[in-house]
Amino acid sequence: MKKQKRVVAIHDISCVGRCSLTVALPIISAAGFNTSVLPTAVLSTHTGGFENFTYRDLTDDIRPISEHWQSLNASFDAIYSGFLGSFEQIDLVAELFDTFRTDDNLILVDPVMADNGELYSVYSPEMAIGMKKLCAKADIIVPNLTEAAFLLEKPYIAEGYDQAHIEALLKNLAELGAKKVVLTGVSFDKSKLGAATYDSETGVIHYAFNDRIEGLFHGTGDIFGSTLLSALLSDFPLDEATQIAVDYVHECIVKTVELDQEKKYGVCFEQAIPYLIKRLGL
Ligand code: PXL
Repeated sequence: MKKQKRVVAIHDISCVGRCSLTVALPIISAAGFNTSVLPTAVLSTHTGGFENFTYRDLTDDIRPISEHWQSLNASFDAIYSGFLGSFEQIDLVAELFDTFRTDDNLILVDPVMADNGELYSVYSPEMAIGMKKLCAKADIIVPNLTEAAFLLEKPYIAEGYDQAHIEALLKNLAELGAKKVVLTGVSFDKSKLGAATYDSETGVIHYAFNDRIEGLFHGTGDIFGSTLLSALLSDFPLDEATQIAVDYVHECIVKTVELDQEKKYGVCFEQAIPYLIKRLGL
């Protein structure tokens, strides 16, 4: 009998606003995996578009939680990190990767820190420099175009770029240390939006697109990362897993527009879960 795979998701809890753990936990669980969490911070809402949110930094809890798990001989088939609660957490999460790394588990780092050309309000540019260290320890990194620019210390180019530009970014990102790179928010034609993938061991580059729906929809990066991880753990190859993630995010946005939801509250991913389950062949 096949063993159920175990995942640990390391992100914040934004109580309201559907992102980070409130999307990672349901999506990875719906895909059939045993999902543990390590909350990096607790916020009343996420930081995009809300004011006066509360922010409880959980930096001091990370090492004791990890030590308790070690005492239980806990192990994970995948470790997935996203939004970190402080600069110091970069080293703590890197240490946790070293502790729980095995010969065959998967470490996926989403270097969550910026979007649309800007760092999130709670982060300073040193976060970007520190994030490089975490990316170096990953098997796969999943930056958006803005995060890629910060990681590479290059100007952010929002549009009008060509395939050669994207492919240079992919290769430079792989040089940070992860063997595979999935770059999100890629668009060569205004009507399409998607992601580019690069496997540095085979040199293969793929693109995955779907129709662009106008607007900035919050939390979609976390839905993308959670879906990509779920599809990879379901044994889809990188290109197909990326296409599933692109298509599921598109489906979630379609639902959100149909239901006329306010964008800062995140997308209606719950109503598209049956679509995801079908795509994963469950
Ligand atoms: O979705 C990324 C994210 C995660 N967590 C928090 C955020 C954001 C983006 O703004 O504010 C707290």
